[in-house]
Order: sequence, then C-alpha cells, then structure tokens
Amino acid sequence: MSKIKKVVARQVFDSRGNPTVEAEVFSKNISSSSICPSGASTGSFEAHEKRDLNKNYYEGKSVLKAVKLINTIISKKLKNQNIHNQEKIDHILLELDGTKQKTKLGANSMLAVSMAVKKLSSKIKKIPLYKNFLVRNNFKLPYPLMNIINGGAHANNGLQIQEFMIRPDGAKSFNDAIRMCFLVISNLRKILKINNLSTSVGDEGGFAPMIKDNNEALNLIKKAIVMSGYINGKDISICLDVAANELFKKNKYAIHSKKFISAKKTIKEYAKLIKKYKIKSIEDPFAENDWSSWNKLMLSINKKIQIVGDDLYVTNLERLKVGFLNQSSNAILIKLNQIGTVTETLEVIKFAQKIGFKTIISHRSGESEDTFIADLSVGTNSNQIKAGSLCRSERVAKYNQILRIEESLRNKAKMSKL
Ligand code: 2PG
Ligand code: MG
Repeated sequence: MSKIKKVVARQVFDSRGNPTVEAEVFSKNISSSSICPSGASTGSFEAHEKRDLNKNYYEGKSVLKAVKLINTIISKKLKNQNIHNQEKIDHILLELDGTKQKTKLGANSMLAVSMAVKKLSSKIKKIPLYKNFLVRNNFKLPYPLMNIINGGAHANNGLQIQEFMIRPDGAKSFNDAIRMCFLVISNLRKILKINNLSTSVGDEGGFAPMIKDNNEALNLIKKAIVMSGYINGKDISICLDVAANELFKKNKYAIHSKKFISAKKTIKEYAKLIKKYKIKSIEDPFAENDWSSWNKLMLSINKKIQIVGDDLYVTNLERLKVGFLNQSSNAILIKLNQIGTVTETLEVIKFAQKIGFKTIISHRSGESEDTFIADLSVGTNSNQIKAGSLCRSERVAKYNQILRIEESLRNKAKMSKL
C-alpha cells in the first residue's frame, strides 16, 4: 500500500492571469500535482470557489485561504491514507467540508487535491492516467468540440451566443479530427482578414471579431467549412453553447440581440437556426431553472439534435436525475470543478451513460497547462471533449495529450459514437 505523506498547495495562475490553486500530493519521495480551473459563466448551483475577497489584494481574487486549508487541515487528515483509494480520500474531503455547496473548504481546494491524488495513484501503479478511470480496454476517443468564434462572457464583441463550435463528425481518427478542425480554422482566419475583421482571440482561443449578429458568425463558419472542402452538417457540424443563464430576464431570452423574447419564440428561433445552419448540438439553450422550456425544446426537435445541459446540471447527480425525469436534454457537460471531487464526477458520468446521455468532458474558460480532462475523456469513453480552439497552449495541451494517447493505443483506439 502506498500512503500519502503530505499535501502541499500553492497559488499559481490560470489562463486569464487570475490566481488559482495547485495541490501537490506526496508519497515517500514522489509527488504529483494538479491545478484547478475556473469559469466565467457559472451556474448558481455550482460548488463554491473559495477566494480571499480582500479587495486590496489581487482585487479579492487571491486563493491563499484555500491554499492554507490544504497545507494544514487537509494535509493532516489525508496523511497515511492509501493513495489508490480515491473514493475514501474524496469522502474524507467531503466529510471535512460538510456543506452542500462546498463552502467551507471550497471546491477549488478539494478538486486540486482530488485530481493530484488520482495522478499520483497512476504514477505509482506505473500506468497512464487514462487507464486509471472507468475503462480498462476498448478505449474510445472523443470528438473535439472546438469553439472557433467566442462571444458572450468570453469576449467583448457584443455577440449574444457564447460559443460557436465545430465538430468534425466525419473524422476517422483523433488525428484526422484535429486536421479537419485546423483547416476550417485556417480558412476562417482568411475569411475574417478579407472582411477586415479582427483575427484576435477570446478566452477559449476562438476568434472574437467585432460582430454583433449570430447569423453573421454562423455564415462565416459555414463559408470556412465549404472553403475547406467539407459538407456542413455531414463532415463538420456547427454546434452552439448559448449559455442562456446570461441572456435571461423575467422569463424572457435575448439570444439574438438585446431584445428579450418569450421562451416559445426562442424555441422557434432555435428551430430556424438548426434548419438554416444544420446545427447538431445546442448547449444551455435555456436558463438553469427553466425546466419546462428545456422539455418543450426536447419534444419539438429531431432526436438526432444533441441538447446539452451545463449550467442546468452543474455535474451534479441530483440535478441530472431531475433532468432525466423531466426529459430536459440528451447530453451532459462534465466539469470537475462544478462538483469538486473526482469520485463525484465519475458517479455522474456513470449515471449519465446508464440513462443513455452523451457525456462531454469540458474545460473552463479559465484554464491551465493541466491536461487531466484529456485523460478523463478517454478513460470514461466520453463521446466528446470541449477544450476550446486549436489556439492558446492551455487549450491545445488537451488535444495534444489525446494525440499522445491515440499514438500509444496504436490502431486499437476507435472514435467514439456520436
Ligand atoms: C461553458 C464554459 C466552458 P465557463 O459555459 O461551457 O466553455 O465556460 O468556464 O466560463 O463557464
Ligand atoms: Mg456552457
């Protein structure tokens, strides 16, 4: 048995330059570390992110209290625990916290430790991280969902919809998937230049041109797909993350402009977008508590369209169960820091797969060099991974890691089923 010797934490920085928590778990003389990511468009049911809130220091964003908690009580409690018993370790963290939304320890301190434990366990077993989750053989590789035009809370261009993504549905391998996305992104850059639009990027590496109209963004992507020699809706599909929590007021939505319209009219707008641009997946089309609109949309669309709950479920088993009974969606976005431990995340993935939901492993808009989610996506046979564009190292790092995994599995790894 390999025992935990100590846990050490430090404040490091995420891709937005904001402070975040890194935890390093030690067993004898070896260690593994992990960094917690951070969101911008967060759901109100997400687990709590602990920040110091001292306005005179890092504008309140420092995480020194979370770091101290790890260095003192968490390290002491985990000392001598079996590093391979992830469930027990996460349970100890949960008991130590004892609150519903992890307000005492903070999900950022808990998750950094939980992920580092998983990494160290793999290192000691001398197996790659992806082999230390749910799947033991017949690994499937996820399709990348690449956010190539950024809007909403991730850019300041006035686009209402947060993420305009592409998914290379026709890809035969992960390598091929990346090549296809590369081509579309490269052509999109050329089209933006021709139109005198900026090619600078937003938080997730997608372009953030100064356009205000969703249709304009979608037409640009459609053009780039055609210019790359692909068929939109067949080889490459356009997918959206509306992040509707941010566009919701008094039971109305403003998905196209600053004008708020009813949920009924919003459903009609989605139907138009699906038809016109052959959109295959829509994430968070409605706000986190508007269960009835989610269900109405599900009943109104073709079953092949993927409807994804992100802020709706916040990787929380209880909320997923409600969504299942309510028939709110057919897919779930998985973000470790929305719930706070590896064990709880795996429970949600297992349940989602049991009820036939697609699982999509996701980054946060504030990311780091940590590639834990790449391994998690393969190790759980998740259908897709959403990790931003093929741009900005914190995003590309995840895709590069899956390329390495694909190589190590040689020709045994097949693409997942969409
Ligand atoms: C989302 C995520 C990631 P954030 O809404 O899906 O793209 O954004 O991390 O800001 O919540
Ligand atoms: Mg989202």
